[in-house]
Amino acid sequence: MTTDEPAEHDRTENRSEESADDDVDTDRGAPRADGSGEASESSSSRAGTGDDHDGEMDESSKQEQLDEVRENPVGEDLTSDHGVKISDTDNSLKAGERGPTIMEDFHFREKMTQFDHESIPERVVHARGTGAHGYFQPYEDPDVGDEYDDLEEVTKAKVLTDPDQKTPVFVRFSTVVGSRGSSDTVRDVRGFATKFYTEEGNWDLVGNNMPPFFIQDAMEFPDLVHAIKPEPDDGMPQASAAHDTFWDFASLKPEITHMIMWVLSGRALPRAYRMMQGFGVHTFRLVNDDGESVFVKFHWTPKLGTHQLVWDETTKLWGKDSDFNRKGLYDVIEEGYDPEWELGVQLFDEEQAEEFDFDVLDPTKIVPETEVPVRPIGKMVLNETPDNFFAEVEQVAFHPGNVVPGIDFSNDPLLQGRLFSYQDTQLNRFGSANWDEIPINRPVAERHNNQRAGFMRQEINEGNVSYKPNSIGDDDPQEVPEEEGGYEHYAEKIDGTKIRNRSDSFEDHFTQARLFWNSMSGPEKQNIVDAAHFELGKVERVEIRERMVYDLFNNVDHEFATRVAEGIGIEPPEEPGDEMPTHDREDPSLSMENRTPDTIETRKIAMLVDDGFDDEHVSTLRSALEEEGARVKVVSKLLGEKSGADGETVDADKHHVAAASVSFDAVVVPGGSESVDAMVQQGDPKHFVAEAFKHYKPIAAVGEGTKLFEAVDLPDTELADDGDLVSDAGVVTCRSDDLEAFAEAFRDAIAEHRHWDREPEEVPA
Ligand code: HDD
Repeated sequence: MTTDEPAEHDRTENRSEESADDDVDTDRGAPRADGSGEASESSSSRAGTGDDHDGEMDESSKQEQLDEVRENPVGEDLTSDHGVKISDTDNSLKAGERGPTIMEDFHFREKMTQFDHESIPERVVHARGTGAHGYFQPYEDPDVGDEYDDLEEVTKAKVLTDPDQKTPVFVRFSTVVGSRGSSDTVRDVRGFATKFYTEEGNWDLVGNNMPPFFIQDAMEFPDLVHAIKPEPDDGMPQASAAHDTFWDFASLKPEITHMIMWVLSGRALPRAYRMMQGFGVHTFRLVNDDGESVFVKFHWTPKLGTHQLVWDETTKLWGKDSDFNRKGLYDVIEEGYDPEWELGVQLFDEEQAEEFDFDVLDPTKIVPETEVPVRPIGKMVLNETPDNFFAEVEQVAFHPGNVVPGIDFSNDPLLQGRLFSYQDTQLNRFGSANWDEIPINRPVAERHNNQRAGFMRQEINEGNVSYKPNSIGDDDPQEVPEEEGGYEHYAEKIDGTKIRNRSDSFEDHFTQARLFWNSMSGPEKQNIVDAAHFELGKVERVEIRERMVYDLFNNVDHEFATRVAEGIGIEPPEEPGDEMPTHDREDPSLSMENRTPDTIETRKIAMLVDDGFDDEHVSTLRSALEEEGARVKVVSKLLGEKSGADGETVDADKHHVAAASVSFDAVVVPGGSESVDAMVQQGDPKHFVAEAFKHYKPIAAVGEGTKLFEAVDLPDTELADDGDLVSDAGVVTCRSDDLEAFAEAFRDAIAEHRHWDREPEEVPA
């Protein structure tokens, strides 16, 4: 588990009493706090397996099941895989002191074989990711609009409707294109896959952080992925769409246009996984007890708001903090903050669906919130990091086909294809149909069937019956009628002719792309244009750049296309034809600027100091920010203890050698002449401030600290020059001793996240 600080909150509250052993440092087989090295009894003393879990299901059910396979070597003897104690694991068995190794050395052979086979194929997409455990809990009586009395009227899925039920979940976040070892902060869609271990079986909601998708039919997926992955001849570039084959494909696939607008926007550069929306993307169905169905779109909304990084920052993070998003998730959970999302639904029936000017089965379309509001129905909390990355994050396997009664599929052709692909890909990754028996994938719900054998089978199925019907075993296991919880597919009436085509209703590729563009703020539009300049600027073939601008972007918005053309060396486009959309509709929910709640929780603040800092500034500011949930880190030239002017000391958490402004959300410089004078003489603190300014981050200085800002020369920025407090586009400065007002103004600037009303282009950072 990676963390800068020890866990502060009590994780035992999420576990059974059995695992909340006072002697145990964490609540499972971790070392004892007294250092005796004895592992807890949790793994051996717990009776039963998840498969015959007979107690009440609760949020800890999955953890209890996992406890059965957790292993901890603290205080134990080294053994072979087969339990034989090993006397020497450093020297192979040799014929004579300087002689060759002997074949009979079973320990050498076992150790080496295990090592040689310890990698499995990485996911063909979404290879790089991270994950966390938590729970989902429905709200009591959520408002689902006037059309329905309550949620039970539309779905029988208890996981969504029973407020007394906390369903354990495991969530994996990922980038799509890069391989397992690529950087976190690349421009890409992010995967947001949630496995709900419900009492009615596993439900996997395998979504993304953007609501539309690139293509309309699963048949096109291999082409899309081949085009965007490194080019097959030279294996370049890694984790990037910015190359000819991707934009060649895109420019010939107008259906991609809407998604491209999202991918060029800040949505593709999330500040943190905990600050990212999630979407089920497809239209799904909810089904009630009477077998009636409505359509649904699923939305995850993060409590901390939806925030982005800026491009220059992301490229620096590739080198300076390439695990930025992965580490961000681990760190906050370990430091005691449990990220939270609301699950919301957009509900609409077939008649409403027919009224829309798009087809709800077309995954390149969203249902605008201006048409159907998102109704929050429950919350998800992530509160536990994995113990073992491979066992949990790498081996977790999702499948959109995993649904529970009350949740069903639509005929979206992308979704239909996914229902095949995920099972198939797991066979490739695990080499066996028994991937569902791997601990992280096992349901907590009971399971009994006649599936048998195969590579790595874990279950020991008793008896001689593995078929149905049977009389020898009373025909067990029994089928379950729908009214008693058996899954029944929604009885949709289908009447069609076999045909390989694309429905006419999937034809409009630009109306929603334009809606997205219209809904962006000025700076968000500029970010999209800048991103297009980078991406298409990397495309060598002019005709591809031209097709993107003339055939796609120009049909979204002429001004947008013209601005893109300017930066990539092609002629500006002509006005688009009359048949192209000209509407000026907007959906405010699409702009991230409208998704900024007034909070600074979990924001990471760098406090720049050197010896001789103002003691009161440091302690008052730190507590004011930490009280609001921010995480303050002291950054100095070197690690070690720093002394204040009045004798207080602080330990530097980070030094300039290893820390950069890109890893922080905001910067504050306390006073103290000696400290500030020293920093004015150093390049790193000035660069730190300039770079944070360039990335539109809140920066603040108090007392003599303002001298550091003067030394940096921030363009067009007003700084306090007497006793006043000045807050100018997120630059907060104060020369007086009114620390409370200063901290408050800084806090407000942090809550805004980025200050786009700056002109940082001239800043050399
Ligand atoms: Fe997919 C993985 C999300 C379309 C085929 N997909 C994968 C993951 C996510 C998504 C989050 C990572 C799961 C994990 O963390 O293990 N995929 C989506 C979304 C899509 C989508 C939101 C469109 C709505 N995917 C899609 C299509 C196909 C696939 C159309 C193929 C027909 N996806 C796969 C896959 C992966 C996968 C090849 C790779 C690893 C895996 O499944 O488990 O089967």
